[in-house]
Amino acid sequence: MPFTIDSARGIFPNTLAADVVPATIARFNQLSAEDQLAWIWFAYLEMGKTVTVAAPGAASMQLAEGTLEQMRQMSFQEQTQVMCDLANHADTPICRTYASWTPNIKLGFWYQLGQWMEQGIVAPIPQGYQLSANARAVLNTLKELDPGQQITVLRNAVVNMGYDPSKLDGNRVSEPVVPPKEMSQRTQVTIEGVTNPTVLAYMNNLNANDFDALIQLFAPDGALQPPFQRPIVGKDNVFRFFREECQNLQLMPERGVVEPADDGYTQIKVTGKVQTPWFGAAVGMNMAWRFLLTPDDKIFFVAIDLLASPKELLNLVR
Ligand code: ECH
Ligand code: GLY
Ligand code: GLY
Ligand code: GLY
Repeated sequence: MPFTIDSARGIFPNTLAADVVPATIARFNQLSAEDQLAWIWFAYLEMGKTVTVAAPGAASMQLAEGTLEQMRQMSFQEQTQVMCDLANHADTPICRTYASWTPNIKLGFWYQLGQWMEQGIVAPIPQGYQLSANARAVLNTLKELDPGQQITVLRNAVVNMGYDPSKLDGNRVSEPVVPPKEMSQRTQVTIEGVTNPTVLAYMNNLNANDFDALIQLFAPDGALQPPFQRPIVGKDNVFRFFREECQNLQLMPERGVVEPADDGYTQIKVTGKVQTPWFGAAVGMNMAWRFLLTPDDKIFFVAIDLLASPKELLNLVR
């Protein structure tokens, strides 16, 4: 086999990803639990001035309902303890439950807590809370990022909370899979410089939530690398990821390049925008897709990168 997943990760090495996102998360992780919660609160307020978060779908809320109800019954002190436990990755029943949820359920849970904090049902961040100097510095960094990078930092902060999932076995809780869009409702992307049918079908099937058709495009040992993550390897794992974490995304690829690679493989880089259902058209994330296709046009590898700047949308050099 000419390519390994590891060597495939290096295609189009000139692609400049927004490394400021993991760097900011690493600095955030150094803060105390109290500081982390207050930091997210201030960050969320700051962002709310320009973009609005969509209310979570009913399904994700239902799955968190038991835990939310439990928290609603608690005293302010107990609620604060649970929130700190989540930030501290403590080994508690709620932190274990939280870790079993998919990202959307975690986000929906905090969305509800945020509303309850505003309404006085859940313990607020203490009035006049003073962020530490480090926390203020990380907040200033966040303010400099573009909106797509800001929401990625927030999402990652929320997703990482809870009891370390690597210490958990199985028991994943995810939303029901939405049915694929009706054929008449589907849109077809066009990509300047790319007519490869596999790449076009990838975009169109993901936009239609047609995960059955989407997974057919992958080689059996194929892999997908989400932004700032290790590759997810093998058709079964990629399929599960699509069903659990990729519903209702909107991919808006703009342009790309197609180049032959070793042993009959083809490498294709595409750039464009992506919208998440949480923010819709209010936030267009600047993204790249780096595909490596087998000689029979199956996806051996695709990396999805959040780009460092809008300028990168035009960077199609190798
Ligand atoms: C409050 C204070 C106390 C602590 C906390 C609070 C609540 C915080 C809340 C935060 C909500 C944040 C949200 C963030 C959502 C971000 C979503 C993003 C989505 C990116 C998706 C991408 C998809 C890319 C992909 C493509 C593919 O081709 C393949 C699949 C995939 C304030 C109470 C915590 C409520 C809602 C960034 C980029 C294109 C890889 C998925
Ligand atoms: N509104 C975001 C979601 O539930 O997917
Ligand atoms: N996804 C590329 C990086 O790790 O920055
Ligand atoms: N969790 C993926 C999304 O925000 O749509």
